[in-house]
Amino acid sequence: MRRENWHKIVEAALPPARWQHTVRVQETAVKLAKKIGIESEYAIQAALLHDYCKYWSRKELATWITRCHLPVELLQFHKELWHGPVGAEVAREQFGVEEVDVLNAIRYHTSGRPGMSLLEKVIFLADYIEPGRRFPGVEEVRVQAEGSLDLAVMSALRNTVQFLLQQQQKVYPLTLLAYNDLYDQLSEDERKNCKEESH
Ligand code: DGI
Ligand code: FE
Ligand code: FE
Repeated sequence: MRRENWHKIVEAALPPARWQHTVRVQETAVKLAKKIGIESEYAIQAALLHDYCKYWSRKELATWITRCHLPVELLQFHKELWHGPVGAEVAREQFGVEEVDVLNAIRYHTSGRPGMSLLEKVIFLADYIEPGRRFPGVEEVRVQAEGSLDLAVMSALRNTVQFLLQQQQKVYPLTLLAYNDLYDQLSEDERKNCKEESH
């Protein structure tokens, strides 16, 4: 499918509020990409498609998970985690995306993972801090994103884990592994900075 047509297809697939979120994720991702000097075309592609499957039924998403041999343990976790991995498969099959980094940015935009690429971090963070978001603690993450992508992604992961625990929900292991990975990469000083800013 030609890239000029993606807009129309995605907009038609989403409720208006989710389409507006997608547009804001795209704008935020482009700003972050420019700031760190990576290709903004890939950020635009991943942002446009990241929530394409968000409103698919549980049944439809589960069918894709099985058919595409995606990790079956996904089915034991919250349905919210499914639209990323399925979205990556749909991006490849229906939109013709071949760039692996774009596919992975879509695939891991909800869970994160250890060893995230710069593009994966940009999409993960743009999704979390786009100006329409009102999570507790999002303002601190926005400030951190001005300075360090890693610190901001780690804080977003920590907030999400805290939120899930508060809600008495399970945490997908990849999210914890992503958090631990960034924790180990950041220096003690950087992590201290993070604690001071968020308290
Ligand atoms: O699709 P969006 O609403 O734009 O955002 P998203 O793809 O980051 O989805 C976030 C939702 O996923 C949020 O309500 C928390 C939920 N969720 C459920 N289990 C997990 C999880 N998120 C992560 N990162 N890890 C989980 O284990
Ligand atoms: Fe999403
Ligand atoms: Fe999103």
